[in-house]
Amino acid sequence: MFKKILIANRGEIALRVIRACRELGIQSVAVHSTADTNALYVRYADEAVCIGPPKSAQSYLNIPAIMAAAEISGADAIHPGYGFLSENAEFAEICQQCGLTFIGPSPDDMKKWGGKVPARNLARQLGIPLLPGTGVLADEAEAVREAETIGFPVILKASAGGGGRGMKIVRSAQELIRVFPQARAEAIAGFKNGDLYLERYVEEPRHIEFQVLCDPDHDIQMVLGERECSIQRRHQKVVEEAPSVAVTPELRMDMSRTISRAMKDTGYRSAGTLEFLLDERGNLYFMEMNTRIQVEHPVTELVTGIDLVAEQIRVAAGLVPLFPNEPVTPRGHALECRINAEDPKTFAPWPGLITNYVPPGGAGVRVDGGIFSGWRVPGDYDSLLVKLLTYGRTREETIARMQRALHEMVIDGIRTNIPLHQAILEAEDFRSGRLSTRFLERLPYTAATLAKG
Ligand code: MV4
Repeated sequence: MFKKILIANRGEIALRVIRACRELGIQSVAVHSTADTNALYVRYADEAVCIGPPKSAQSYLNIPAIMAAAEISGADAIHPGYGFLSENAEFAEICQQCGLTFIGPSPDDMKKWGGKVPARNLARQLGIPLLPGTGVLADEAEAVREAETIGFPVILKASAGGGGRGMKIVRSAQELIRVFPQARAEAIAGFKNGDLYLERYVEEPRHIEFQVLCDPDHDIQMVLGERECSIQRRHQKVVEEAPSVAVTPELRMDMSRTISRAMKDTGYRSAGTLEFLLDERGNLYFMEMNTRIQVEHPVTELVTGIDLVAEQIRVAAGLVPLFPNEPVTPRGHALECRINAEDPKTFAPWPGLITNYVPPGGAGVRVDGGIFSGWRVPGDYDSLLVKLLTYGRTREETIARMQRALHEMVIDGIRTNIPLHQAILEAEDFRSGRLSTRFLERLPYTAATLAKG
């Protein structure tokens, strides 16, 4: 097992990894910018190294500074968390070259799944269901020919895009000819890569993702069920849950077998997530694979009892995994509300001093986050403060616990989106499980203030 892990991240996920390290008897090294000197994760780690000024490019994305911190602290592995360098194959390669284990997939696997068109081709070869679509398009003439075969509406996507950026819904050939050059220019400007492709457009899908945990050395390709993440705003998830009310046991088992076989065939190692759209007819279509631990991983931990971060570390260390090699049936229900430092109506980020913080507690409540009374939330990073999770035997019990936990939670001094969460949990469509990616724009609470995105 590793002796010392450096966490190349900040905030709640750094804390999450440090907690796993302590339970596993592994020393932890926090790295932090000058904006995070007093952060809780820095205190909880065994050692801490300041790696630069607040700007991410000079600290949490600063590879030389992070490698220097690993060198001086004598770490033998690096956990990248999510965001920042977590999907940077070059960083994973540099770790390898420096004799450090990157806790994640191989650089090759990160590259294989990194581009959307290559990922689609790989998924097709592996028998993972896809929407009708194209490879990289040469020009608008080819795009129009292909779109007429697929049938309108179609969606034009950038192969190098992500998080919903660089997508255009197109409803006619005329519109396609008009937006194609625009989309290409935006892709080059935004992602330094102008590759575009088309897919059939699904009007009101659900976002469903499947968690995997794989160890090819021990021939393990475990699928830990799905998470429903349809409640999003501008491609930022707001509430997640497991299991999804829209996934039947048959669909779950079927997709788990397909994914397990696919992971075996590619030899994937570590934790990962395959994102799908679910249409009204109950068909799942692959969108992309995330080759990292995700923000919402705890909902899966709650319904499976598996510590995903600890297992990720064990797999990276070459140890025999502590989990069975078969599709897991979720037990009970879990919800996660992302509590953000933002204005609850306008969504404007709201950094500042937390004058008083009282976390909720009681049965079935988990709080993952690094805030405390007296902590000044920096304005330099994303607005996620804490993840509030509840667990219960049924969805109803889990919702009631979340409402109770939101009621107990006190965060004074800054604005948070707790009122938004309360409105979501009260909404009839939420309670009856009628979810889609357009849920929030339809919610009366947000409809008036939500910018289109
Ligand atoms: C789509 C789609 C409808 N049809 N693709 C947005 C993020 C990216 N991962 C994929 N996205 C979408 N792709 C087809 N063919 C609708 C979306 C989409 C979406 C997907 C998941 C969660 C929220 C979303 C919000 C708007 C659009």
